[in-house]
Amino acid sequence: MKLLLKSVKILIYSLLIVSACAVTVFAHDRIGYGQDKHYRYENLRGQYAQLAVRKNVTDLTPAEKAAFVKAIKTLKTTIPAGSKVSIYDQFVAIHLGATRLIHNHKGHSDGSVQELAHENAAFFPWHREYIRRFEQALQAVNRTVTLPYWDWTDPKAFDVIFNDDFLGSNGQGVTIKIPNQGDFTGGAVQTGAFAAANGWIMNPELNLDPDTGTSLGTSLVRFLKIPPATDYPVPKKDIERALSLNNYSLFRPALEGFISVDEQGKVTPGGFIHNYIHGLVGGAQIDASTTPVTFKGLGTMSNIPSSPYDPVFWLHHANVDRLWAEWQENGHKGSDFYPADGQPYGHNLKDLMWPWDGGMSTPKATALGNLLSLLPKFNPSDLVRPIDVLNHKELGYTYETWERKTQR
Ligand SMILES: [Cu+2]
Repeated sequence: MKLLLKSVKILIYSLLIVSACAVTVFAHDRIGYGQDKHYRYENLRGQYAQLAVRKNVTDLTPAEKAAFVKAIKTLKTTIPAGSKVSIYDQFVAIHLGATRLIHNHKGHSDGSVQELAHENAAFFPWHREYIRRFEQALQAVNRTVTLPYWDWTDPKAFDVIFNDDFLGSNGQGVTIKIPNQGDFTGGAVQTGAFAAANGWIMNPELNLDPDTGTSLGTSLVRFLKIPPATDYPVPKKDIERALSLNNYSLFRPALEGFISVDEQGKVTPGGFIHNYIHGLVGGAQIDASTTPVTFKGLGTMSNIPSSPYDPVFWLHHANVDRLWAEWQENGHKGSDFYPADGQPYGHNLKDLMWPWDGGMSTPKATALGNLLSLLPKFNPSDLVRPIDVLNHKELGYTYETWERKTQR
């Protein structure tokens, strides 16, 4: 009954909006949700679309987990015509390119290395587009697959993910002694589908130390829960704090994890939320000999540029995207809540985002050897700006728990 009333309310509300101005209709009837994991959604052009539904990883069935792993491994071994590397490796190359290339933007270049996907406004839109394309690549293998998300506040999720029946467990073979805290283990992942012995071999030219440009080898490396990143789950109140920030220029760095903002608005720099999770999986060591102290990544997830080589990356970023979507739906919808200008090129609302920029920016390899030759070719008409990805449902997907919360 409650559901029916709510549906009627939504229907009346949407009719009112349609008759008033015929823009931004957000009506979506939650019908037709079944085995095929789709919601029905009326898009901005008044057409009905089937939305792919991203589920909490803890809700996946054994068959869904197996299908996800199998689709990933198919991308890892499928080499497109004209490419030297697999589809999966091309995705890693794109992430690396967005972090570690010099980009010449026509009319905007200062010739320096630019971060096009992190540490600035485009963090959310760039990754939204990036992981959606990865999801579409998975769906080309198996159309029932969607990206699961890792809700970092869910105590069960950690052991569900890092298990040999899914993404594999901790690495082995390396012991790290930390004074007063004990011995901690990590290293190359040696069991499960993402062990080298089972075919998960990374391209050494795409697995690079972000500081030195030297190769980090071919094995997936994890140091789960070693100090200083030992605490799991992430407290719900930390996420709620970030979601309560109304200003994009605070919300983005808070969720990306460069700052934390307390009740009084006091900003503390550090490594939180998204950044913290990269460290929780990959492990990081503190170098107290520098001022300020620096962190040295140990494993694959800690080396942000090559981190998509750990398949947990996709679940991690699906959750980042889910929280941005939740923030948007919660009173921060549309282009009023994204910076129109004032950011470096590629980060403003209507800037084209490399590599979907029609050649607007020309990446120039720095010390990264063959990276340019490993990138896929992009169609000149394949153009994406932050403004194009502000509404995730227009891109054809939604999140299951969020739908539950808002629809039931
Ligand atoms: Cu990234």
